[in-house]
Amino acid sequence: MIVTAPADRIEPREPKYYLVKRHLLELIESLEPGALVPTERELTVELATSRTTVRQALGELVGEGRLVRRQGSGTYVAEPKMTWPLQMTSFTEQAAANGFVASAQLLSSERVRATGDAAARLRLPPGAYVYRIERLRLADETPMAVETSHLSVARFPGLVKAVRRASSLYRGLSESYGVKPVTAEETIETRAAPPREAALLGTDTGAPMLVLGRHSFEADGTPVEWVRSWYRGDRYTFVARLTTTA
Ligand code: 16G
Repeated sequence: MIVTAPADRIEPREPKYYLVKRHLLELIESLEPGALVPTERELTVELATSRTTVRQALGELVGEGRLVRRQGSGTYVAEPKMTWPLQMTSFTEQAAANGFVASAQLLSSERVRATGDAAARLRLPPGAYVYRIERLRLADETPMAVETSHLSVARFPGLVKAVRRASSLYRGLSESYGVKPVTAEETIETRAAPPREAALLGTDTGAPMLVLGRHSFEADGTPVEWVRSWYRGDRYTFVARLTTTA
């Protein structure tokens, strides 16, 4: 059954800043990436509105990755976002498939007692030790993601060294333990950037981020890792290829 909602609920009144935003979107469409857009002050005069209204419209477009602000220089039309396929492969392989060279900076690695959630996901008794490995992932030297992986210490003794040696978690798992994650559940949520992630990824605290979670398993269903990756929301379009099941 299709229920028709009253017209005023379908078409709510447009906030003032949204008119400015629509005007700016039209302008963006007509310009090339890298083109300078008018200043806040110019837009305020041209559109006969307040500076706060213009600032809100510009702020949303920056957050959505349509515009970029350069400190002390101005606001420009952004380059198109990078498309990044969601696949059951490693960051290293995904980057290579997209023509980039992947690398990682080890930000921290510690052995910590698994919290209830991590323990349950990795099917460990509460309080069991897990490695918490935090890496900055780069593609062609550009920081792309801050990734925190949790894996069992008992199952993967010496994992941090293995990852360093292989410069890839998945290669390290395969070479040192004969383990290959083959299926995963991946989640995507939006979050506002915390100060640390923002600084590492070259954006502002509070900027929109996409947080990917991956819970991966071996062929027999044994859990391997629980990972959380922070990506800048203004830079990436994640692509998942969907097919019907027979
Ligand atoms: C991806 C995976 C992560 C995995 C890593 C291994 C997501 C959100 N993350 O970044 O779970 O640990 O690849 O990459 O999909 P590596 O072998 O290059 O270290």
